[in-house]
Amino acid sequence: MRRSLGIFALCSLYIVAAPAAPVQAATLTIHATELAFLAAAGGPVASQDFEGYAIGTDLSGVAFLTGVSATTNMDDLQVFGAADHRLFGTGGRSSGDARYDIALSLPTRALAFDIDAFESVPGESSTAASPGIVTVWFADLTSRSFNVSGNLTGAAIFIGLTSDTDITSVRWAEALEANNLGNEETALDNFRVVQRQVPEPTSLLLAGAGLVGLLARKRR
Ligand SMILES: [Ca+2]
Ligand SMILES: [Ca+2]
Ligand SMILES: [Ca+2]
Repeated sequence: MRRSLGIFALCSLYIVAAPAAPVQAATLTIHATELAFLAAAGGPVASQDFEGYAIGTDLSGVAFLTGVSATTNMDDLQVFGAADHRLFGTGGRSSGDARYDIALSLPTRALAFDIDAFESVPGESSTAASPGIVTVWFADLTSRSFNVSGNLTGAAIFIGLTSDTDITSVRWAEALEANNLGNEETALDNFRVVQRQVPEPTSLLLAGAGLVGLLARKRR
């Protein structure tokens, strides 16, 4: 009797913790300043500025924050820079399809980063002739894209994202250069992330399996 009660309690726990079916598409809020992002994101915020990595470190697919990693379709993804270390794809832009893909493996509703060195200067053909595109994918399998334009100096462009639905990945597709020879080179830096502190249904099930085992052993 005690055993079946225990199993019943665990099953109820699982049902409560199972993710609910989405009732509407994700709502994304784009913040232009870190202040606005932090106010909406809550906490705790984990951040990565890459200053602790040596120049040239290969970070393709490597978690640089817990549950946060990046890949690219460019030649490589490494720590690059001098005074300021950043994430950078060092080659492979001639196709005009260069992009960075940020993967989030933990429940995340707030992510921010800087797009650096995104120059768009009238009359300079080695700078951007068009905007780049940020695309955000959500756990309900919907996505949303928006344009980001460069500036005269390559000054950091803050991208702050908060959502009512978990964000699973974010793509930064670089802009095309005016000379049509490929993409305008940009780097990423200063990632900030806020993860939801919830137990995964799978770990609840694992914990449940352990408890069932304990109850069974107690009965023997
Ligand atoms: Ca940095
Ligand atoms: Ca350029
Ligand atoms: Ca550039």
